[in-house]
Amino acid sequence: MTGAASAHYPAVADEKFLPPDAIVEHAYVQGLPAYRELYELSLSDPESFWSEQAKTLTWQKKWSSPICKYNLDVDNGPVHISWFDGAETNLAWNAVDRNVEAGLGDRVAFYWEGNDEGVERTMTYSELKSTVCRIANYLKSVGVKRGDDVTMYMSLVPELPAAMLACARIGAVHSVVFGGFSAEALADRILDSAPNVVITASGTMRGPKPIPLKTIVDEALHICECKGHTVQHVLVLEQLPLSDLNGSMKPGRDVTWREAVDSQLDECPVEWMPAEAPLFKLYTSGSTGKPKGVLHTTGGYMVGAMVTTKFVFDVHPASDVYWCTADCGWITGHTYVTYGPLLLGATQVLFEGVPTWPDASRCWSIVDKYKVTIFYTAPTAIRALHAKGDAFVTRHSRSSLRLLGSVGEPINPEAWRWYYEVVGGGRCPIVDTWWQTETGSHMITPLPGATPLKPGCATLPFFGVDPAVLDEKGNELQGPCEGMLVMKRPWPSMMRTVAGDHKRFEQTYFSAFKGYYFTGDGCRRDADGYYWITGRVDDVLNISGHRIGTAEVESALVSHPSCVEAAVVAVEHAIKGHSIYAFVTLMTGAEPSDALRKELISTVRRVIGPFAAPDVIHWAPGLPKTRSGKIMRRVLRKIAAREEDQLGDISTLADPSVVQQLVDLRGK
Ligand code: 6R9
Repeated sequence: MTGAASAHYPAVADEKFLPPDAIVEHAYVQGLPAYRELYELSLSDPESFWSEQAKTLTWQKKWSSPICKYNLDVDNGPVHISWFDGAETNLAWNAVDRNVEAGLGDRVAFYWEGNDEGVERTMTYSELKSTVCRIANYLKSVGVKRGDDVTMYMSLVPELPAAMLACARIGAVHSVVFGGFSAEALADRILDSAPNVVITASGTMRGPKPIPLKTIVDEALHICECKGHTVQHVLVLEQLPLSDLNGSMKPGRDVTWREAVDSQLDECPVEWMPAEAPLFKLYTSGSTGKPKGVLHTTGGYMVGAMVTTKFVFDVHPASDVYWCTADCGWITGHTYVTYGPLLLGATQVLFEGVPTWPDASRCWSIVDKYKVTIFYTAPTAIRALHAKGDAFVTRHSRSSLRLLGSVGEPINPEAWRWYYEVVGGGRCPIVDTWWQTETGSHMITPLPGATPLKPGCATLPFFGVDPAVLDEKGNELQGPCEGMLVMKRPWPSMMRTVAGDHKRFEQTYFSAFKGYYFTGDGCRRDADGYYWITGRVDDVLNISGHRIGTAEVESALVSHPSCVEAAVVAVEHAIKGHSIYAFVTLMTGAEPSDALRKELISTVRRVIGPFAAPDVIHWAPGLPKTRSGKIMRRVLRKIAAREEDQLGDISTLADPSVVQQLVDLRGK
């Protein structure tokens, strides 16, 4: 046992941190045996386990038996997953109206804290209901119906989750695009789902930087028009004055929130939707091609979001104040900002800004201001704050905190210890939650009142989750082992398809290992049966917890007229976890220069977004390739990490001399 917090967490031999009594006493699941019992039941009798959980929500029509039907084996016909067949429900009803009807209308749903200190708003459940209804009525007034797509491109203001709920209310399918994506990336996503309506804001500040959201939407819609899709309606929330951003309102297409939404009626009937009706698309990066629209449906996603929020964060809605720092542009913001907390009737903080603005104490000042009890963030934020020193943390009390969470990438044990000892004062369990856009909700995670923790480990499967570890040939490994993480059966909030491309869904997730869902992650299972996620085993990069495909960055680089070929690898980075290192081959006649380097980086920023910008451009007259033409990234990774003494076997390279050439050009 290391560290100063041993007084609170009794140590055990292999450094396990046991749940503190104060947490266990009030937890929904108390102690490891209680977890194991419920877990066994969830696998042996899914019908009764999930019925029991789902019963706490409102269903207009009940499901029929069996509760889940599926085929995960491509050799047995199309992959197919359905939960709660025959049932009808509405997510907005469950997340909003149900709480108002239960007498919680005056309970705060959102404490909104803007980018700049002193800019704040509070929204109760009743007010949220009116806002959702007004937006829903606006959407209906411009012709949006069940099954239609609506795209949102906004910062984290209460209107964003409200707009998502407005879609859910009328059966429309939302597609939220993170406000850090470029116009081109936004255009790609709009073209894929072809919405008639885009919801945005004039612009906002991110830290000290203005983000001209409306101008970016205008550019994106221009690109869409050139490619044959015209968006008919753009709804604009006035945040920064429109004139400051040069954003012009296009008559007939663009309307302000004030004129279009505020005047609507604040009642709107809900559409009762089949359990398997699409709820949203969220675009995410894979190892090949363009980002894919991960499609989630209504009933199973709702149950998964509610149940994980309840058990993993141990949310007690009457007394907790919950804060997840994620933006709604990512899956974490969908499940653990918009849906999960509201389904429980909880009070949460929404924060529009960044943790280091105006300085590195912002999070802890917000924690004290709203008496936050549950705090959920990403390792990259934890590392960035750790680097600024303890004083920013310790100048605030943080005494309200009782539980911490982590998501997005493996958390290194050093960051874990700092989070736990300094931020949590040694009182607060850390739930390190492993899951994916595709899984919809937490999959491998501790339960705070039950699971002994190990720093850097996502620990044990959640209820209903049936993981296995496979070797390269697809054999299931037993006991302690290391290999590929797969799932043996479906869970309610699992994605159902790739929007418009079911073949790609089958190809990406079910073709590597027949009969299993393949996560794309590697993992190690230890003697306690704990799962340690070791990171992606495919060509997906994880930069500051954001997923980016190598293929996307490479094709952005190659779109520059001077670049003929590019290969991208990840290298370790103290704050971001990993950063992007790009090897670039230039066209004959193009000369390496600092100006060209800057142009290449800004091309990636423009095509994908600033977060995908490479940190290093390494000039590469040639790339290490096999005789069949495959780039050997393994070799590039070693060169980037300055470990060329550990290259291993390079005899299969078509031209082994490129390796020395690349080493000589490093830093040039
Ligand atoms: C929720 C989210 C998914 C990928 C996933 C894995 C990595 C997420 C993690 C983690 C280790 C954790 N990942 N949480 N790795 N420990 N607690 O981040 O979804 O953006 O789709 O990324 O992120 O590699 O496969 P998404």
